[in-house]
Amino acid sequence: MTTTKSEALLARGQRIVPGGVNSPVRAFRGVGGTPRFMAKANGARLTDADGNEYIDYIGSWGPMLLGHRHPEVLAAIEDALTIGTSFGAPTEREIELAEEVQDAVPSMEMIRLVNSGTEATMSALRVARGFTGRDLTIKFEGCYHGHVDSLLVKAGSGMATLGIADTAGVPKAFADTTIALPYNDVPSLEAAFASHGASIAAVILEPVVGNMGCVTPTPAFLEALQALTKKHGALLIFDEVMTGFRVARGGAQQLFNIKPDLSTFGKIIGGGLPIGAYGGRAEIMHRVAPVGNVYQAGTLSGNPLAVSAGLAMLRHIRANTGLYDQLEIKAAALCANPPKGVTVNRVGSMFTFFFTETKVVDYETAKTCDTARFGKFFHHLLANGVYFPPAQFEAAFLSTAHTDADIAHTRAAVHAFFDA
Ligand code: KE4
Repeated sequence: MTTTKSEALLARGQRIVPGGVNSPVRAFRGVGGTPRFMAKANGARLTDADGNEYIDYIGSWGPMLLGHRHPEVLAAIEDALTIGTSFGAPTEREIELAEEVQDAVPSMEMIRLVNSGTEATMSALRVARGFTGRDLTIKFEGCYHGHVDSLLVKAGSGMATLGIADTAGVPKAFADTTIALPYNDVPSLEAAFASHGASIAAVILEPVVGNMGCVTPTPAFLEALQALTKKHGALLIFDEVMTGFRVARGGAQQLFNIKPDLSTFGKIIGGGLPIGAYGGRAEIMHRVAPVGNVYQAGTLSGNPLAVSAGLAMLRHIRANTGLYDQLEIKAAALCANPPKGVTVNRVGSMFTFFFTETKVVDYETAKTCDTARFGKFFHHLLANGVYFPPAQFEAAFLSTAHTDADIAHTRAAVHAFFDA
């Protein structure tokens, strides 16, 4: 497997782009070696600049539920090109996308489209503060909600991978508005509300975590989140950017039968094009400009291109909800009987192989992983044509394009690492 072209592209890219990448996790800093510059993708396959082919378990970090270049998504994009890509004016299609999200996620009484998951969580927090008149936010260590200034506190994803506890550049005043607590820890949540309850605008969480690796909430934690936010008049925000239309058509809130006050979306709802959305209870969303006094805007928000791709994706999902059963069967087969020394957490088609014997239930237990050994595992898979997330603290994703042969090949490569 040669990586000559990727090495050359990295050297050239690093001269003009920090780390040669447009998002830190792509730089392989968590696993070492040369990041693969990709040339093309199709279905469950990625092909890099040197012509090496991989079975893809990243799926663009979540959007590619149906695999790369799904024909219905491509056709929708081609159709959009015949009418234009962005008008800066309202269109029918963006109403249709909002209605499609609401059909799957009834808690989304009103919705605003934006251009990334970060914009969605940033906006949801702002409207929560505007609605409650309060300043404080509770988040959970190891959760990542995009690079929102006040949420880059003990965050997961690339910050966990790079060991950046708290990023530079965020004024202390911003960081101080965020209370970071251990995930799944009810006593610390109770204590935070006992001390600050009247000042807490919102609690935001990944309802199934992907960004410390995959971690599921306990029923007691979910119960406490609902009871304490209700008791203290704080809003419950489910960040479903990753879990929305991933773990179920109605997201994690469908799995757990919970109605958050606000939810955020991204990734899958754009079909692979830039998009985000936030929304929830109408009385809260009526505070958003131009109706209310919480300002939020975006040049390309609701643009016909991204909306058309997303609409095709969500319409396909609505017409084929059996795909979740298929993904469950395939992902269960892939993750069955994990090798000794590995703990696998999985919800549907998102999963993580943790290199620890400890049960991973929060950031502390996630950090017991042997990240160096994970790096060797990652490169062993890569050399065998299997592309896992290049970081222990990330979730991997299966798509409907992955075949049983792909699963068998991947399992053989995984077990060969441990047999060796
Ligand atoms: P974006 O701004 O990257 O579209 O979304 C931010 C975001 C918000 N909320 C959750 C739960 C997320 O997982 C994300 C982004 N996920 C990461 C994957 N760990 C994106 C990959 C990257 O940063 O390159």
